[in-house]
Amino acid sequence: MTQTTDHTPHTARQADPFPVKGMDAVVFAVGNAKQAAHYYSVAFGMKLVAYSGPENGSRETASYVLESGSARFVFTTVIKPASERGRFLAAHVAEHGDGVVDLAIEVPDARAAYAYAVEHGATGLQEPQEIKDEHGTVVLASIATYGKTRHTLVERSDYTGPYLPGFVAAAPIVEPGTRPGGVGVSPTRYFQAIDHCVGNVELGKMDEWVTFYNNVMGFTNMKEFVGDDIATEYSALMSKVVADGTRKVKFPLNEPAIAKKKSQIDEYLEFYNGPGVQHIALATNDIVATVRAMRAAGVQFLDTPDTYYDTLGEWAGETRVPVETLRELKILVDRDEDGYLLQIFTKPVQDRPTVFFEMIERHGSMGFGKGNFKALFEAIEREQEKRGNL
Ligand code: TYF
Ligand code: FE
Repeated sequence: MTQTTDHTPHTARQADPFPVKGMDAVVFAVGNAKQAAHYYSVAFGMKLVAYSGPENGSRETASYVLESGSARFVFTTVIKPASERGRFLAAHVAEHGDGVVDLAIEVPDARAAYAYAVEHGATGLQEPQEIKDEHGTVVLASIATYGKTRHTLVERSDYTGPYLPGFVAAAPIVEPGTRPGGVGVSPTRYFQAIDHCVGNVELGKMDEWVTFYNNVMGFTNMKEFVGDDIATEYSALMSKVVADGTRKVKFPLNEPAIAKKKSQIDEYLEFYNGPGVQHIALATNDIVATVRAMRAAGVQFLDTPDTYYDTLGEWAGETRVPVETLRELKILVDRDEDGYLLQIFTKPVQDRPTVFFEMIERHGSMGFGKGNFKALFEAIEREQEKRGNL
């Protein structure tokens, strides 16, 4: 099994072996989906669009579907376990805390995608299944990935409902521009798309998972990676990025590295009880308004020392945001040959030091903020130290 690094989109070369339309949804299993829906509405500016629960015939679980632009999050909780799926979700929350159970990918043909994946080594979790209601038909199939995470392959081109059969449309919990602090970024909301979804895997397993995505989904490696050199110097992790041919679905994969400090990836693996989704990066076209609004609503971001901004102009050059605003909001900058990006990371969004979010505004750069790794990992280590986990 070999890894393939190729920066040419498939479309410019040959037929894509595993065509994808983009991320369909990030599905979280949580202890209290009603409160999660409220948090992501108020603090992340998302819009509740669909619901499934006892009121519409789902007695086992309650699920809330929230959107922001093309990004879709689903929060599911167990009310009363009655089936294998209910018991799985209840056990998932008990073992891992709130976390991601499914990185669902929208595909043009779920049967073909599932067949290709299984033929190339994926473990099938659910055979392609057609589900219908008055809004049309969807085809769903699922394969396993790292830890207990799965990829559901979603074909929804013949479906017009608010999410999937079994869900009813729901009214937003709050409208844009009416949030605490009064700082609305209406009408675009705080982010428009999912940029990338990162997985943490065990020591020595990163390359196996990279190869898995190369084989099973025909994903190729992007050029950004964190190797031995950076790992031992300060990051305590190794990282590679795989993506589909059109670069709409991007999955960085991290593994811990033995370095001077206890790896943040080890901290995650310990508290999550195994591999899983580490962070979801959300693309915004106005990171300043986004961060102001999220801070006003109480979202906590990693701190960046003032010294970062004292030397920023020397290497980052001009960006659309003045350095003083970046310093005020603790937004990071990275630049490469293709352009620049602005990014910031939240602290973990639950009590376990596990899942967090990144807000990212790209201007040409296709990278992941390599120039910020030192400042970022030092900020994460300051948090690890506060938790007594360094
Ligand atoms: O997705 C990425 O690769 C960047 C960098 O714990 C990163 O966001 C990598 C590991 C990590 C935090 C950020
Ligand atoms: Fe990231």
